[in-house]
Amino acid sequence: MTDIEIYEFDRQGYLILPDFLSRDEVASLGETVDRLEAHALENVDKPPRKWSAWDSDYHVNEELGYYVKGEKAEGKTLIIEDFWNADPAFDFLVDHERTMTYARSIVQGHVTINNSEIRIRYTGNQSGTHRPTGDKYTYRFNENGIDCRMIRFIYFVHDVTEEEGAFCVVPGTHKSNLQSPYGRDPDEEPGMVSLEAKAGDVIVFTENLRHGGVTNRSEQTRKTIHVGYGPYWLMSQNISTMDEPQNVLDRTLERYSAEQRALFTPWPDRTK
Ligand SMILES: O=C(O)CCC(=O)C(=O)O
Repeated sequence: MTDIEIYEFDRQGYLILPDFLSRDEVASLGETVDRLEAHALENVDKPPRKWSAWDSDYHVNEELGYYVKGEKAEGKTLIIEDFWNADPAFDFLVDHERTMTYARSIVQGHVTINNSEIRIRYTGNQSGTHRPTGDKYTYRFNENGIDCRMIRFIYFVHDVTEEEGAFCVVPGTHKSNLQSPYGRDPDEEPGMVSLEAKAGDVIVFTENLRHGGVTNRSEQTRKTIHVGYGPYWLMSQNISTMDEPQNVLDRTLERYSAEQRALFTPWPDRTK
């Protein structure tokens, strides 16, 4: 990371990284997300089911190894978790050099992946504003620099304008001492900024920043790929498997290099 990027991430709590993925990578991810959406919509209401610790009802897809909840309708969203298992087209995002440069610059110690979701947001849908607090999400700065707990990368497979339901943040709130007095509607919140992005761009942010997604007022469905990273002791931060071990199948791990597997391997002999 450059000095300017470090300064801006510390100041604002996020960075927009233009042209992070190549045109071919974007095309391949976009097609794969479309295929997976169609598969998930066919299966989302079927058994087997899993109730998550966060009170959400998921379909467990045994064929492709993902968890999914939601529906395709006005105002609704479909969330497909653990997409790694579903298609090798996602493999290059694991131990992706540029991603790891950023992740290792803002998370200290052994870094692992703790979250993987494809968010499909239909017309009228909004992601409620939130700012998780507590040990898993803190933002700190010490003698070694930025010291984030959970961070997230959003990979854009098509352009997303404000009108199309942009990801949004209240810059700097990762340093706020108070809980926000505002509700969960990102369209109404003072200080909320929509972060428009182009296909191939990436946004990285600390989960400790107040964030959400403004209402998708367009006819275009918004599709983005979200991947969480953090210190090795953080268990899954997917809603379906919150604080459980990651749902990464043996057949997925077998495809990976040792470096890729290490990103799903906590180091249990170390303490936080
Ligand atoms: O992109 C969005 O609509 C919201 C995403 C979000 O809340 C997250 O990735 O934590």
